[in-house]
Amino acid sequence: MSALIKRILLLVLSMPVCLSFAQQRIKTSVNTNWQFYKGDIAGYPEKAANVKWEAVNIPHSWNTADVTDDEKGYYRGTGWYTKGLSIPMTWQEKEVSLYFEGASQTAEVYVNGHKAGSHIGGYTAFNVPIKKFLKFGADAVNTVAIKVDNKYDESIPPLTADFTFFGGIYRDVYLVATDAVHFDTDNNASDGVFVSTPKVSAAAANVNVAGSFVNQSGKAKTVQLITQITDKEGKLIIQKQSKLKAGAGQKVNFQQLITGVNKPNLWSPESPYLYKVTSVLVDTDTGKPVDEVSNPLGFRWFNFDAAKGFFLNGKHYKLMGASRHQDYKDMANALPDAMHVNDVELLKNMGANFLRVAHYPQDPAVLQACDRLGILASVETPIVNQITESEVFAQNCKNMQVEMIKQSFNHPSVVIWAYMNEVLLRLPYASEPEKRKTYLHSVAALAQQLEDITRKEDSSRYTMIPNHGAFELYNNAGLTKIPKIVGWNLYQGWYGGGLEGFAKYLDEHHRVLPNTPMIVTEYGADADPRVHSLQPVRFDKSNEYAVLYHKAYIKAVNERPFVMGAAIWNLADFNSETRAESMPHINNKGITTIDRQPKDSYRLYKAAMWQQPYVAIASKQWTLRSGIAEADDRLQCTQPVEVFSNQPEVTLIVNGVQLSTAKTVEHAALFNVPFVNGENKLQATTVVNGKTYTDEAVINFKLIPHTLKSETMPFTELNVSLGDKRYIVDEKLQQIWVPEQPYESGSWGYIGGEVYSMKGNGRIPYGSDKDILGTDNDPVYETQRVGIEQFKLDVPDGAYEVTLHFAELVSAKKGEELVYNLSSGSNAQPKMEAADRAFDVMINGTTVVSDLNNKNYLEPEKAYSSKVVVNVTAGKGITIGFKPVTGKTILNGLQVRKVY
Ligand code: GCB
Ligand code: CA
Repeated sequence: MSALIKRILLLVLSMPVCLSFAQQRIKTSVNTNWQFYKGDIAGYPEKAANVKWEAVNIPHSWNTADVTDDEKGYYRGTGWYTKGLSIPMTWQEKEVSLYFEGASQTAEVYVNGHKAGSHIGGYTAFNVPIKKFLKFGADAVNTVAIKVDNKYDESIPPLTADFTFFGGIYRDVYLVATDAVHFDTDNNASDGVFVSTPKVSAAAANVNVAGSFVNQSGKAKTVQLITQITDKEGKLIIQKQSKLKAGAGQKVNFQQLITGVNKPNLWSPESPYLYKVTSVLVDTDTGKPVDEVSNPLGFRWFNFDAAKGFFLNGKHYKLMGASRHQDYKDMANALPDAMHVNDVELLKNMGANFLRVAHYPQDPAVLQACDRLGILASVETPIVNQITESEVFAQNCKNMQVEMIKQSFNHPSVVIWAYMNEVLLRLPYASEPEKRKTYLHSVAALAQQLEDITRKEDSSRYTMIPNHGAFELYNNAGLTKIPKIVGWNLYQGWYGGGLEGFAKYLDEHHRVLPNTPMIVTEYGADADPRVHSLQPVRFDKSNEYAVLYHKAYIKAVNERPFVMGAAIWNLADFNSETRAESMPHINNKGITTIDRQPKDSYRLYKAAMWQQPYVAIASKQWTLRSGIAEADDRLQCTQPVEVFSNQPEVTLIVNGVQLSTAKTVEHAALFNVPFVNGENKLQATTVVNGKTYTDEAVINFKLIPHTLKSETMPFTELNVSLGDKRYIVDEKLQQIWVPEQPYESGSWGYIGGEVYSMKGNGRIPYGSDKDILGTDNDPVYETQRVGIEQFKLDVPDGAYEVTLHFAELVSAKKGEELVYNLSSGSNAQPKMEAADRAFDVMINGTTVVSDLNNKNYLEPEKAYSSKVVVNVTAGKGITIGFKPVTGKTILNGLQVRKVY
């Protein structure tokens, strides 16, 4: 360092720390006390008084009630919001605007009856200047009204997708007042100042501050732009000043290169050190600061190497984490900031370092949390499944891309800008090859434009397109050659094929595109939190299958340095209105539930990634279990229990007695636990450097007697899901459904019949993927035994309640067009006729259900149950007989409870 520079630096650093600028910009939320009307108001503003308004607060979505109903579809239309604003007299000198973090998906803003602005797109912020329509002073009420619409519009992405396009003003709204001279508030709802770090090393860094300011004062102005960089403690590190002139009404661009930040504290997942950049405009006439904005600053450098992986600050990291949607149980997408932050913390506490913000930009709170917690992020615009070949559509996509980049530019956590998710999933023109060809060209042309815009707006980040697993299709369309990184959403072992297909796919990418970095942008398996299996298979929705699936994927990703990283689909279960399946309208691929309770797979990931010693009982949330006693004099049932850990071995203690010590394989140690009836206390321990780490679970086991007449263990109840190998927990009723079994003398079970998988939508699911109406217990109704002849239970004498559960799974109803279907099979619906069946049910010889068919109670895809009281005498037990009249008999579920 030259002596001169040293002297200047010393001078700068010894200057008084002048951070006490009066804040000239006022930004206050206006979230409370809105009035809302669901519907359109033709003839606004005159007709505004004619509608019935209801009081709401923002964040708000008009679809929250749609989420919990049993109906298909949700309101997609117009909603109006209105509110009175009082603007202080002193603001007459200021510029005033309304800042919306997001409204889905179009908005028109009216102030005192005048249209002040509008916005297209449900996932980016917008700023509307309103000064010229305002009345000032405490007595004046300004009526603000926002017309919001979430109806389908072929010019606005997303057109279709596997998530619900909730409508409303679902993010914060702010009132912003600035001095007449201020940083540009009219640049895609950015704050007008863009901070980047063109050069960073452990030794030194440069900071570039660029942007513009506006002079709306009506006369020429000279200002000082002062930029201060402060460290975590608020200590001034470096300052730069520039004198700038602006004529009346002029917008002036500026740029400051701040060199010589020595030995910066680097930003990383382990140590997300944040500096602050404060930008101040000082009016040189008065010497007073007129505007100030501040931004986070993280010093880091990174690169993606197609062979070696991702490097941050020169150190290799496998990017491991999840994708995230922005909704929550019963709240649609209208979440307060704290809940967005909780999600990023959930990810961090799992040991993850990566968040794919999918499939659209989210609340600013998300990236702020990533900055603070050290989570690297990818953000994308919502062009999902398909495009519209039109200029307006392309323009809307481009606008969103620019908005996304400008609004999130200053977050050090962001390393990737993406666009287009699985854009070739729903290809039109199946029978018109020429049109198909043109369409593919249009997609590639749009991709190229978005790529060019992104590189121009921000050359420091990488770009990415996440594709679905149709390698040739994307490669031939040119989409793998446009972005800097290719993302693959891969579901081998779920939608189709076996788990081994995943690794093969990764290797294929590496063989064909060895120079293109690749990220697994999605992978996952549905896990209905209620469903468990000791024989997990694809599509059974069991938590155990999801664990198997994730183990295989973690292994394949870790074994391949050329895979930059992977993002689980999804951090949490989320709303997708078009989905049927075991939990209708929900996508269950979350590693946490829709209210963020960790599932088994969450704990598996923590064991795979957490840096401190970790031990966790896998099926910890499966606290209600059941099984059959091994013998009348062995009142226990042995079932496997996994314990996840990052340590080489784990010991399990059951009810105070040490069971065994087992080695961990793929992050899990396996134990065979002899469960007794009632409470079982499990303690898993591992000792590291003399310190014991423990996890505990208390499991309520409902032991089913070996023979039902057992004296040592009297029979109380049995809930059986027919055609099923799974256990299904009903938390509310504290009941557990067990798998069916063939009848054996002295015990219970079915006689006759077989199990089909209903082939829906070109794939072979477990049971059926129908949304069964009239019940929440869909998993029980979705499997059945067809052609059943009898169900027998050799119970002792007494009074019993027998409940029979039926649902017709074969129906002529046309299924929904499934926008998420990723199977390689055809999208065509299989032709199905309503089953022509009718049958009687007898219990111990008495007909209790007669001629059950789809013209009376057995309506397709609807739950039907019937409860019968049965007196068992003379040691006869219970025999339920099924007699076909036409077609085949069915039974979906059976409950038997001893009353006395
Ligand atoms: C995908 C989509 C995502 C879906 C997911 C699924 O590939 O990108 O939006 O939710 O698959 O679960 O099918
Ligand atoms: Ca917010």
